[in-house]
Amino acid sequence: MATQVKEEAANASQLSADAAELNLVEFWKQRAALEGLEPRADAQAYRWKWRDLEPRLRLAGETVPIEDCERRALVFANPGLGGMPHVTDNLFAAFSLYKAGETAPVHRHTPCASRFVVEGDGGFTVVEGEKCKMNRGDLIITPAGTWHDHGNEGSESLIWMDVLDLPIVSKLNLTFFEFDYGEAKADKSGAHPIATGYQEVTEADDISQKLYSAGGMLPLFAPERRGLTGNHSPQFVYRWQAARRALENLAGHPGSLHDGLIMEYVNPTNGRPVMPNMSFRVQMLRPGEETALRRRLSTAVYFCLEGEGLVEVDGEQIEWGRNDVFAMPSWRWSKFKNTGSENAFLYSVTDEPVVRATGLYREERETADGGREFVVFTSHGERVVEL
Ligand code: GTQ
Ligand code: FE2
Repeated sequence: MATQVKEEAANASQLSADAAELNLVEFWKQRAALEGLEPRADAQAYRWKWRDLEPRLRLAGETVPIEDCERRALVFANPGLGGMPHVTDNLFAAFSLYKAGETAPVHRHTPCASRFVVEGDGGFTVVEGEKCKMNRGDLIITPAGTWHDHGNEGSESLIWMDVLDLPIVSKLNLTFFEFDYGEAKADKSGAHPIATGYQEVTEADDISQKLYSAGGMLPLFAPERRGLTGNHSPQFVYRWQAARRALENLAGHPGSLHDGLIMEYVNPTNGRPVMPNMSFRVQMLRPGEETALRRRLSTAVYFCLEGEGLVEVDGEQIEWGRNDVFAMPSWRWSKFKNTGSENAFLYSVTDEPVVRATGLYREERETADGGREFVVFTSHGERVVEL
């Protein structure tokens, strides 16, 4: 008997040694990690206060010359993700500061990017030859494969929030960054072309917004495809004024039980999210409004434009106010409350479209009568399973 046990142990250790040598893994040794009962809960629900961010951004402005960094960004690193520059498992977000007169050189990349203006006017992004001016609350998208360069023509520093799907693109190992934009001007001698670092503006200012932002109407003459892939909205800028008006016009509407009044920025030609992997949203919570509990199989980053309130995540209350940012990981029970006396406006970006594309997106949520429902999303729409 004893010899048999001994022999089995010897065989097992031989097998482990052989497996390592032969680049094989014994499934039973990694089974627990492979067969997770639920998504990993490494990422934390976490808030960054504007009070802490603003002075550090200004310090970076004084300390780091724009030539040395090209894009002066402080990146949100979720404290549960081991120092990775990821705000959630699947999203990258940063606050960037550009001082008066500074520019960021032209480039393009496979991650989709966006900016949402926090402070300052006089900012612009040129996207595919179109100069988009940037004021507080405006959303500018630079989808995968679109050339873009930024600048600040104002007299004050400019701060915006960048959100990119970089962790998704990086996990799939699909990252290309290109800096060799073709336009170059001859130097003084005329002998050597030198890169200008910016795009020649070839389109009328804000043309994509003029073409596509009428709401319910589309031009019959405009090209819908710009950039390398065209797999995104042809409208590159979405104005805060229009978003705010849309929400305020609905102030008397009950809205959503789980989000209050919420609108999604869409590709006006097909009603889909503006870029393939991320959905951009803005919501209004009225004074005293409190939403119902829900958990979703998607992550999100939020930015508070106006007002104050709290988000309760797995029973823990996180307060937010003007210009604060918070990260919402996947599959946590959460609800919102406006604790102020004015309307609160939240901007958010979620990876929900990429989760939906896998066919795996799901929600669990509290119903109006206090029950629970489990929802899966099929190609035919929502399927509600009563619990
Ligand atoms: O502004 O184009 O924060 O390409 C990270 C990557 C900003 C940008 C970031 C980028 C940009
Ligand atoms: Fe970029």
